[in-house]
Amino acid sequence: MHLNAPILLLTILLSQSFLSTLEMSYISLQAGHVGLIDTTYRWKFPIPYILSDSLDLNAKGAVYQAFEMYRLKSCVDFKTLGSISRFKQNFIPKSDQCCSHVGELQTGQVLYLGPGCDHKAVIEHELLHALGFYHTHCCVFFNIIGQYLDFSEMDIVRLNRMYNCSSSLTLLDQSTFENINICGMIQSSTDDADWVHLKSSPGAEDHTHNLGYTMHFDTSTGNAEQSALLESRILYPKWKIQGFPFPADEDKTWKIGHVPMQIGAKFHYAFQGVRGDPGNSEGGIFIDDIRLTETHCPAAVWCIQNFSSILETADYNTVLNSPCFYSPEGYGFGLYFHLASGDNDIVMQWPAVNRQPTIVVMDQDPDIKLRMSSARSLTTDMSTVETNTNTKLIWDNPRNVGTFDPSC
Ligand SMILES: [Ca+2]
Ligand SMILES: [Ca+2]
Ligand SMILES: [Zn+2]
Repeated sequence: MHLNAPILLLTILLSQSFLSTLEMSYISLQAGHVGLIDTTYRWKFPIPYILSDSLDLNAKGAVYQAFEMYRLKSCVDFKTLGSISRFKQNFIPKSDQCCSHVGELQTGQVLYLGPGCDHKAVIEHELLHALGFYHTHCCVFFNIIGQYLDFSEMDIVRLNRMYNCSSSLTLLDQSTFENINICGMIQSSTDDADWVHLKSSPGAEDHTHNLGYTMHFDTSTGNAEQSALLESRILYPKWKIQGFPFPADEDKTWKIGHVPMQIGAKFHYAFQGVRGDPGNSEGGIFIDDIRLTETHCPAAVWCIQNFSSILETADYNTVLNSPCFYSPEGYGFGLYFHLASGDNDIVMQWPAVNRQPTIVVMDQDPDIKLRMSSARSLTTDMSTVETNTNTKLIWDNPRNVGTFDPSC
């Protein structure tokens, strides 16, 4: 390859010869992630990269998810140089491995994503190597790969120290309401009431650490249609997309809410509580652990209450049925991922191919940078399933290929 500047090439390898030497050098690395000390092996940001055409859609989607995590948790950024067809793709050897050189080689380098490497956490892990990190011991490596977990807290600390990241690229604001300054949010003085910074008590725990603080708006007193506005400080977007997850207490259990936003100019956000009939209300509205990130918002959130105790008694055959959701486009679906018939079926395109659902078991650490969520993605395609009478496309209209489920 003739490359003018160092690039990172994310690819599936294409021929066998180079593999043995690569694996040797890869395995002989010291086995957590300890960083290279020599600063000449460090990248300048944004790191230019090319995605090989040999990566399938699912792998490409997972690469973008990994990039999103780097931008959320560090100042590491990536910039595409377009398609690989400009370069001699045949020079890149083939492998079924997930592996990377450690540090920047300054000549351009390949990050290998073989079959089975198309998971966000695996790609995050290989990128950590490319950024200059070794394993501290082998077990950390297998742990992360096996569980498909995000960065550990120590990974983030070391990464941000190595690259002098003082802030992340895409996290705009987060608040647990644990401090009296309520994260610089402002109570409007032109409305009827204020939100109250409330210490929680047993039986009415907050979302951060059970006996912390929430913001509360009492709806059982006052008069109907009275409102209270809680406004953020002014924020400046750096990217085009923003997502806004926050838990809100509805039926005395915390619910995770998300608001997708697209804002190009400076802005602030606000929570407005409005009283209904105080005579018919026994409580109020609680909010806690809000965070504003420039990442994709989940299309649907399924909160499973008492998940830990379900997990204790569950065996391999235990199945929980999710409610039915809609994708932003309009497709109905349920989890364990399958399509479900919905109100929009008549106008949707069928089969629904090249869509990438990602199922995330969300770590609810109040600090979003420390979350170790577990994610799996799949990409819908033209694959089929044989039935007694005919062959069906798996991702075709469920009204034609599905079975009736009265609970959905
Ligand atoms: Ca007020
Ligand atoms: Ca809190
Ligand atoms: Zn590794």
